[in-house]
Amino acid sequence: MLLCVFLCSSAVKAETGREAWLRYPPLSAELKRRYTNMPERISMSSQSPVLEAARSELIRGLSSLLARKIYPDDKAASRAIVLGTVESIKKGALSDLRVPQQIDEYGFWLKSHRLLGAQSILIVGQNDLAVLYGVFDLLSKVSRGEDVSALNEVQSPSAKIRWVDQWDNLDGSIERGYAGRSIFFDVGNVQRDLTRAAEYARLLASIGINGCNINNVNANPRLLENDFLPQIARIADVFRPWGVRLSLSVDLSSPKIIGGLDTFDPLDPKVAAWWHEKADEIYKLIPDFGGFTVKADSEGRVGPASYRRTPADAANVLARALASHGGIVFYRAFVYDHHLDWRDPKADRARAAYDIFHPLDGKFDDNVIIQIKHGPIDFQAREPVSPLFSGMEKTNEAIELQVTQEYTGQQRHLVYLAPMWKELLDFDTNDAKQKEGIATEPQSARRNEESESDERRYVKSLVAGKIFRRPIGGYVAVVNAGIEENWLGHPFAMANLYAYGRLAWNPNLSARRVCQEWARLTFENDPIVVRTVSDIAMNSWRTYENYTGFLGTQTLTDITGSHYGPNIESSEENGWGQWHRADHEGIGMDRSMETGTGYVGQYRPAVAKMYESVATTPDELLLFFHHVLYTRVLHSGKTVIQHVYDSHYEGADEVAEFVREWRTLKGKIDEQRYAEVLRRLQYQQGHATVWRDAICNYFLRLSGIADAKGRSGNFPNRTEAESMRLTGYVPVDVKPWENASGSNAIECRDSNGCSATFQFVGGPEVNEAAAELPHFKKYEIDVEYFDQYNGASRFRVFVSGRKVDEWAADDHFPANKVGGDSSTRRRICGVELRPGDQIRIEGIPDGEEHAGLDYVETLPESDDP
Ligand code: GCV
Repeated sequence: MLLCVFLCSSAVKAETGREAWLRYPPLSAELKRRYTNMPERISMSSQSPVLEAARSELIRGLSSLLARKIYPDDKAASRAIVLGTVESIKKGALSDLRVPQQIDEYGFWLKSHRLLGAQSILIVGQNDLAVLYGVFDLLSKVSRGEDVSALNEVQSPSAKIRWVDQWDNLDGSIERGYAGRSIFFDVGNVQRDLTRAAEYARLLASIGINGCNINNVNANPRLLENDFLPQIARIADVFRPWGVRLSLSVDLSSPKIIGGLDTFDPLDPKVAAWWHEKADEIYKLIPDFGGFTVKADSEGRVGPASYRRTPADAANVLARALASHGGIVFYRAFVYDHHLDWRDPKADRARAAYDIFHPLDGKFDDNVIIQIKHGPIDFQAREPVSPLFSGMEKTNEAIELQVTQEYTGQQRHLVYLAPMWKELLDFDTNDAKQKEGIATEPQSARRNEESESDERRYVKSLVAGKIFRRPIGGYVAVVNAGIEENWLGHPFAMANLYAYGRLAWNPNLSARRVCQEWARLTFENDPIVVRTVSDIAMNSWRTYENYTGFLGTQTLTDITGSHYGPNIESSEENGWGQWHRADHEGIGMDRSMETGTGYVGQYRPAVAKMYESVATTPDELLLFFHHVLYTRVLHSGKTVIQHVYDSHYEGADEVAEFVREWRTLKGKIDEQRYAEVLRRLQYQQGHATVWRDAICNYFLRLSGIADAKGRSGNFPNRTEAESMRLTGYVPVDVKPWENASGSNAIECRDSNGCSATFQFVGGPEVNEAAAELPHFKKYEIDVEYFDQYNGASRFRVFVSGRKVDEWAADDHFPANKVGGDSSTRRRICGVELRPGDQIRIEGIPDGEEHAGLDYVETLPESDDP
């Protein structure tokens, strides 16, 4: 069944995903009819590289979508699409045009207009960049088959700052990047060919992104050296036509490291002069340079603390160097001590950002933005909103989100993050229990209104600077797009980038609506495709949370290593402060004011009151705020421990359901992306089971409380590898123990290969399950093996001497040993088995990978798709 998926061909053309949502495929004849009156001439009321890009894009998009010739004609006064700024458009035939008052800076107006008796479309912006955004919006509408015959729509971005960060290193690697190497750098230099960088800027512009910080916040000072800056300027050149401003992460010790000074004390005049000169030098080469991003006094980076100075001292010295050029400093609030004393019940990493930055409110210059991660820890699968958003009234803010899925499955798991972001952005920091009174569905015709009242301090209004009338603020997302054709690895990961841009533009859009747009643009307009894609996506975050981080324990991953597979104890008893303090009776961090670390007191009163009490803390964050017994009954009516078991089984089952749903799309989207998503979902299904078993087994052993449904610790159809008849294979301990079934795996140290054999007995559970499945015919054999990056072992499976499958363990999971990161499942479908059959697995090791095996499951197969 699995193989068939790869072999069957489809009528829909193969696609790599490189065009993302800018594919502009020819519309169906039916949809095309909606645009019979679409003007075919494009005129511009003024000239600039950005307007040129806008016009070329419109020609490229419309001519492909409508399969008609679309051409530039600046003289066209009617039956044209007219591009221009508010100022330039009112010429000639349009001199009497009444432009709506409410077009903000970077806002645009799309207007159907009868001109000289013929239909025209006006795309009017406050400036050239806004016109470009209007063009992309019109193209999106046509791509999705929307009616554009009576346009009269003003759109303005919610916030001025809508940036992305890349954590690219000069050597071409990307910290927490999961889609190949850098599109900017290679072996110490800027890439010679910047085609992908230019394409990236176009993609970003199409969703309203106006800035990109191109290098890792763990910054290499080399980028600022005068012989290197001209290389950076080449990247800025390819960004410019798309209105994407380039900025750089800087290391605060640069004046000392590359400047030859004996200090980097931000209050030393020599240091201030050095930064001034550096900024001047940069602006000579890059006149539209965006500014600097700073990570300091954090995770080993030096900072103002070295001189007992504050983040405000450090931020302002940079800000003053940039101010006259219009540059901005993004100073990250991700400042914390990673050598905390875990024995101290009052120690709490979550407190750090507020404790450090709240007292400095009002001390930052106007061109400084404090860039705040959405939660107080670090991009976990679930965290509360950072209290710092409501803790600064005289300081600019930006929310930092993570498109790159560092803690949410690293683009191997499908996790659509917009529902999480919506919860954060719609959070009322004044009173989270109040329901939002504004529409979350798209703005109908005019503009996106937002509540700006002081009573409703939504995170989205705070970061946009609307509550306290701040001059700038907004959104930053760490994206880490790479050189892989489809930018982010998993085709669905692009939904996160798309959603990020759309929500930064208009945070009142719903996550589902954004996903539906993305599905139409990325795959097909077919309603079945749109519904299936968005149903899977909309459930995926909750599903991931279900099997990786229950009730506010964040993500129970290996926090000192890969941040990928399960490793529950890695969070405990070390200085990193991601403790969940699990013991045999209970679990959770007490962060209350009364008995805990006092973190709760950082929220505004109504929110603090809610989190202070176990009774009023929502279930999904209970263990973030409180330490409770496993037997405590949740609002849901379940005990904590039963919730652990149930949510993990539900999570793994939900992924299996995703696989089934995705399969219904066969033939409805192109084969290449269909197969790619299926392959990844099938892997995710196996890995969700690894997570499920690790967490359930761990808490079963720790708590000693059985799963009321009898599932945890009980695997009736499973044969452990170490219990098979081994030839050459030897049992090995897996660490941590919960990351392998039965705590053991087997490895082969013989380069000629080893084998593990067992007899298929059927058994009551198998037979019972078979009886329940009406269309039962054959079995599926699931082989749980280990795929490391340091080798490509080969496996073969035989049933009573007949080979039924073979494969190579040649993927690149973040693991060089057997364990939860490398544990992988091979599903062999449609195998006829009879009790007494010998199942033999042969493994041939390669390099440092020893053809590791964990277990085999044999399950009756249904005829489900
Ligand atoms: C760039 C987490 C990540 C680091 C990252 C850091 C940050 O700790 O694991 O890779 O460093 O956040 O945001 O600065």
